[in-house]
Amino acid sequence: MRSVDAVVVGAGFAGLYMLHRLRQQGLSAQVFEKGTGVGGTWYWNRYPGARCDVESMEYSYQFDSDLQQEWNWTERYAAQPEILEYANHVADRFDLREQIQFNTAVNCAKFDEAQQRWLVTTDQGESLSAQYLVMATGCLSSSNLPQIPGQESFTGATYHTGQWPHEGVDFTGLEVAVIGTGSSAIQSIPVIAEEAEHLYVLQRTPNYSIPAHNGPLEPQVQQQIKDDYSGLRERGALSPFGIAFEWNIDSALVATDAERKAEYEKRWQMGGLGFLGAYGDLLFSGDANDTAAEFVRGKIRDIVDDPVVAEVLSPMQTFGCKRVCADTGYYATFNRDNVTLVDLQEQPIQGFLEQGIITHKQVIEVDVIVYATGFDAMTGAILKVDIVGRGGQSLRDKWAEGPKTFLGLGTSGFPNLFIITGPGSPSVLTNMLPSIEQNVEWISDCIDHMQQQGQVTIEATSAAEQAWVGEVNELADRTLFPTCNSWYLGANIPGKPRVFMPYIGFPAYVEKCAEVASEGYEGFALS
Ligand code: NA7
Repeated sequence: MRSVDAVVVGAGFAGLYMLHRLRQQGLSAQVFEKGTGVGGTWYWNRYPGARCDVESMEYSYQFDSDLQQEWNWTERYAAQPEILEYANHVADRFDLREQIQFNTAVNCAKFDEAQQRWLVTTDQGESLSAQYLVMATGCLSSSNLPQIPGQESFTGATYHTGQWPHEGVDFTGLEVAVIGTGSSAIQSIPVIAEEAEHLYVLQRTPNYSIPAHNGPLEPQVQQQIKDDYSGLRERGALSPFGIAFEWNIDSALVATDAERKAEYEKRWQMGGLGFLGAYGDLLFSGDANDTAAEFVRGKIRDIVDDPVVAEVLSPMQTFGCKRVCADTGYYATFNRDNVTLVDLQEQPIQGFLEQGIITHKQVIEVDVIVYATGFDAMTGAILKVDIVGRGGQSLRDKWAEGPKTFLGLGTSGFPNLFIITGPGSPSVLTNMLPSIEQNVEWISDCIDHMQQQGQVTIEATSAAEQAWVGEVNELADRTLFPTCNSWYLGANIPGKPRVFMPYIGFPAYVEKCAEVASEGYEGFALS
């Protein structure tokens, strides 16, 4: 059996950088990637309008100064093809492809206690032995295709935004239904509407979206940022979500109506997720939150011509407790003659026809259904692999009541298993790239430490893990995040335990990770 120091699962941004670090450390590594190319999320999510909601200059690696100085982004928010090109550029620049086996999914990973090694099996029938197993499987990579009774009767084309065909889809002349109104839908709907004969948007829960105000990134603006790139990175690292927004720590409730309106208007004009930084208590006080929510609902009423449609599009849940979207012309798309909003709260889906969807109120005849229904977030891709730890314990069983980790990086009973941006780390509540880099560097330093100390295994202690899960939940309970059915809580997947998964607060997390390492990996048992 082939033997390597580390197996890395996934060749997205996490897997690529992990491989690079392991190689720099002089370790042998094998990456397995299900797709035919690198890029992870950006390899799979090729739906029309797909782009990052974090600005390009920040949604990029910082580990190599030449890379960040030499790469030029063309837009304020990069579109999927450009981000995929960047991932490919990184793979080539650091000569990473040789250690990546594409078209290969890891099916099973079993810890052999006698050998103190992981035995990894792939869907290509290959087995490999490794000292370390690193899950770089991504937080939003296991698509959620809801099981809706009768859906198999539909004979037209169906697509999921997270598994978009590489050759693209031509909607010209077609009647199209999009199910879902999360970020993927909000990005794709305006683009599909331009092409389709008619577009039906089937909405279960309306979402808050702030205009992205995307546009070309002028070379002189880009150069200015590059002149002080470390300044930008530092501002990002010090902010709660790892993104260099302007964060106002004042309370929305202390400001006057006029001041609040001016602040929200300023943020609306700036565009994007920075809206959340308008006041320090937006995610802590219901009354403060209402002021932002009502401002956005006011904008929806201003943009959408038909007051009934505007009302249906207006979210009533806590602003920001589901991820806020950044759009290009989303609400205005509902002013088009070829777009119809269908309120699934008023008329749930009842069944399907060969060429359509039946709701409680009507039959909607369509050629194509686009499922923009999201992901089994944070745990889905990890648990797709049958991971078996010490004593034959399966990770699926261990996490049956919700994921349990220490720092999101390790889980007790599973020695030498590392997770990049795992549940219990800030991950999806931050700019993913710096979170990935911080996790990768921590893992790489940890492996280095083990080698220097002659240690063979590392494993989170159950006491540290229990305390950490408690802290993650306690932090979430201090905020408004748990007040709605978000994927942060697993609430979008029927039967998934309702547990808040991401750690809130990037700087505190980074500090804690550093402290654990400097105390000789306190909370982990080394042997
Ligand atoms: P999301 O944000 O999970 O959105 C999924 C959407 O699909 C959401 O509007 C759901 O409504 C809807 N949905 C899910 N299941 C159903 C069923 N069975 N019937 C009708 N509607 C359904 O996924 P995205 O891909 O848009 O975005 C994920 C993240 O990727 C995003 O936050 C960014 O970080 C990038 P619901 O709200 O559950 O009522």
